[in-house]
Amino acid sequence: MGLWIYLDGKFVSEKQAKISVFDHGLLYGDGVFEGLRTYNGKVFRLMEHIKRLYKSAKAIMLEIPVSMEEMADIIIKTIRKNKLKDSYVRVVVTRGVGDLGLDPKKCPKPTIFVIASKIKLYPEEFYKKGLSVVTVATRRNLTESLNPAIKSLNYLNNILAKIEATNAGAMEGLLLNNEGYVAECTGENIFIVNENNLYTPPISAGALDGITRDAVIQIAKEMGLNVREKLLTRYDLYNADECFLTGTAAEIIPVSVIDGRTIGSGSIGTTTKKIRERFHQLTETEGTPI
Ligand code: PXG
Repeated sequence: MGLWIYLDGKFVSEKQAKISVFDHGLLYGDGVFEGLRTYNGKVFRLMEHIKRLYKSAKAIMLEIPVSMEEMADIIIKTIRKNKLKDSYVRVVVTRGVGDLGLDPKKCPKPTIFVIASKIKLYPEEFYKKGLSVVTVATRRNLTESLNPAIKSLNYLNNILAKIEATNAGAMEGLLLNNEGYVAECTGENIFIVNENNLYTPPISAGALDGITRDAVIQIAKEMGLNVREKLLTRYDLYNADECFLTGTAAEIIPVSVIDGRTIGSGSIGTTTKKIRERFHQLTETEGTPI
């Protein structure tokens, strides 16, 4: 049995879930998306994801034709329909069908679809031994050109970085911004730990305002760590006690090597481990029931 996909007001089978070749999401990457997760029958930070989706849409002047409450309902119903307790949910809103020109005014109706599927994670061993990361030559999109805070369907910047990382034999790619400061990885935010301090680049450095990032900041503050958003260089990363990445799919994953330099002990650090444990407590206890 395949999945049931929500597509423009209906549930259709995986086979029937088709989009027009004239959809500007496909023709131009003109649209926005979200990736959410459910844990044990509860959606983690549902409204935060929905708010970010609407902020992304506002930034590209895309009016989503359903309210935030209706969107929440659509997401929950899609998860229910697929009888999933632990899942990864992709929400996509495109500019819709138009002609071959760029002009979004020619697209009268945005396309909305929601896929609720199984979650694919990094293999378990990497949560202990950590990932190897390389800095890629591709720079993060200029904030003034395509703001990385917008979770748009145009992910080529990230994809090019991922290709470079893979070519270099690394698990993830680190993107710097145009000034050479650390921005984020291809699909995760980045943190370092130094003694009792936790540092992460500010959003203005070219990072997505990650929901997991936000949860980690909250957890770290509760743990009594000094949390600071600060411009970081590669030097800061190389000399950190610990380094980890955060994202909905990856959760909290340690980084053990950056550009050939071993970080801290070379495997998961004690603070990273504690933050990870607390994060799991959070995902187990909070969330919107399906
Ligand atoms: N930075 C970028 C560029 C992202 O796309 C994150 C950080 C982490 O944000 P959250 O809110 O998830 O903590 C993301 C989100 C994947 C995949 O398949 C991951 C994202 C987007 C698309 C695909 O791993 N991550």
